[in-house]
Amino acid sequence: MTQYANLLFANDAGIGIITLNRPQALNALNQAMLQELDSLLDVIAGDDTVQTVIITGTGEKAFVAGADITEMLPLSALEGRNWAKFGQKVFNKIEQLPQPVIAAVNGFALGGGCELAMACDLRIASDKAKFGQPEVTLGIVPGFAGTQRLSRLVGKGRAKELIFTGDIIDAQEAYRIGLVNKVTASSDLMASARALAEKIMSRAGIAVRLGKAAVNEGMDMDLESGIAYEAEVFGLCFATKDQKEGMTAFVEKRKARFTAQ
Ligand code: CO8
Repeated sequence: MTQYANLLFANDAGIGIITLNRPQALNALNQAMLQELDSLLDVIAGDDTVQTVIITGTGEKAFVAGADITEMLPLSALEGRNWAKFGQKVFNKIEQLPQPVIAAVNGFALGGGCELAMACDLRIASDKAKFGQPEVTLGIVPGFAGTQRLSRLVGKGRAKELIFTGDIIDAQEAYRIGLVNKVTASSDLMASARALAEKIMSRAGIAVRLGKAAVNEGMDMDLESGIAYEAEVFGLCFATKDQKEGMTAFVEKRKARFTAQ
């Protein structure tokens, strides 16, 4: 496995654990880290031994404290646009990864860090995590799709409040508004993320991937097209061994033995 300067990666019994690792800058996303993440995601997408992915940050203080401000400071308008487009491309890759992706948010998830968490399928927050889009305090707007994903997750009104004020909210408030799926004690964060990953991995793997694709694709379609897409995906499930196994196990009153085929 390739060694990365700003990331750690381990395949732990089917759970791919990505740790964003720039603790000296609270894991702020610089270009090098984003490029490494981009390459690693390609490797993971093609590796069927990775069934789920957890993304977390190194240390106890930060998940990701945003895009690297020292790198952004001198950018021209064109460079800013290109930097945003690259980050958006990498975050789309997370969203479109075939495997389910869980963000284990261990601390500050600000700006690009909140945007990274939102590109994941599910978010578990430590009770010490803090979320926000503080870009307006720096003279910019969110640029890694925060204006789009935040409003889709928590609604327009709450998204605008966070984006206009730059306020930082705690994990409980993030849970209350639907930004995170669950809050756990900081000491339980990784165990909780792993337990969720393991539960997903115990289900029919192809069905889980198709479910992810159906929700993602449907979000960008009108209802009629979305449900038509769902019918296609539903039909595909009947071409899998797991569908026969899952339903046979139900009829035989035993636990299903899925093989992701
Ligand atoms: N970029 C670069 N360095 C950072 C960042 C960052 N985003 N955040 C923290 N650091 C560095 C600090 O400079 C400091 O370095 P040093 O020790 O060398 O002085 C070190 O990390 C520790 O940070 P602090 O001393 O500030 O720690 P505190 O506990 O006092 O404060 C905070 C923690 C509140 C998280 C504080 O560090 C902070 O406010 N950070 C910036 C948060 C922020 O504004 N993030 C949003 C950035 S903008 C963004 O993400 C836009 C995304 C889209 C980009 C589109 C491309 C154009």
